[in-house]
Amino acid sequence: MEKIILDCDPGHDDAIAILLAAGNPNIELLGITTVAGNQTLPKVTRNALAICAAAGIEVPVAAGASVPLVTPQVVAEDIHGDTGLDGPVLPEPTFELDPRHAVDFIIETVMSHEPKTVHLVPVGPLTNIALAMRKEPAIIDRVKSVILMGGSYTRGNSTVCAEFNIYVDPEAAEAVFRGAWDVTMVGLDLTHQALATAELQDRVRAIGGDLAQFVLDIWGFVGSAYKKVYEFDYPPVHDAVCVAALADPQLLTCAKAFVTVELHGQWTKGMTVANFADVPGMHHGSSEGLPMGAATTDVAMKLDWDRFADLVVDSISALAASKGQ
Ligand code: PIR
Ligand code: CA
Repeated sequence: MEKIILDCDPGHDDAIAILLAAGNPNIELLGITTVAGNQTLPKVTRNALAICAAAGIEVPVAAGASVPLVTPQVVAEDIHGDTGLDGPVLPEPTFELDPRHAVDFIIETVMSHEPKTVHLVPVGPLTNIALAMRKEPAIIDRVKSVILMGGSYTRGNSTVCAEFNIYVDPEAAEAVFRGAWDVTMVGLDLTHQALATAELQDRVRAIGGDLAQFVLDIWGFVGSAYKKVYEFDYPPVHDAVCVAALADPQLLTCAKAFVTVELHGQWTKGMTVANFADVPGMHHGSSEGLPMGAATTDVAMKLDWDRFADLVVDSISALAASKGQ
């Protein structure tokens, strides 16, 4: 059983990450924390509660940072819509928010569990995680790992070079990459392999019931947005990959790199710069004046899509069954 805190900004793919975390038998979801990202903090927090209501999930949900550390706020309305989770009918929340700020929830949860037993799974901008590192540096040593959705080494989606979660709060992301903890970067190079194909959608349709329909409505909306904005045939299920990787250690193939965030480029702000240690053709010896650090970040390179699809389908089936659908 891997214990996790899911820090998210739901968000269509965040919703699937929540379902996977709650429905997979190898994951213990200790709580959900929210951060402004795909939409404003009130909207994404409301969506987190609505997803829990739709799926019959009851875990603490704590709201966090409403603005990035330094950069002005940006949201992703073109992909996620006005609510941040346009498409499905959003049920009314069935329980109250945790009264704590997400940063305090993260700190208290990590510090009250045994050392090296709790994973942080940030799948939105890294504001809450950076604030928690600064408020209680002892968490850095205590968490088991950080597996984040963000960045890339070949492309961007907010800009040509920058992925949204890093672009929105680059200073926070840099703090997380510099932390002395185990970080896995699941970037766009990886998550663009994690598509909700027709086959996956058919398998979810075959489950039947309200929750399966909720998921299909999610993919319906975000699928059209991805077609319009990026000319993709199917939408990527970015955030669910981080949870799936903890549920199944064989899901990803990773390579070690030194990863740093471009904070000031005119065209490259928010880009993750990755210097791979052992990937032929992707290693650059650090040059004088621009020293590179050690290759300590695990960068996800290749996804086993079949295993990923099974994990998504199985978690939705399990949640639907426990709701009696
Ligand atoms: C996805 C996201 C934001 C903008 C676009 N265009 C697409 C969100 C997803 O929730 C995911 O966490 C990450 N940010 C992918 O960039
Ligand atoms: Ca997200």
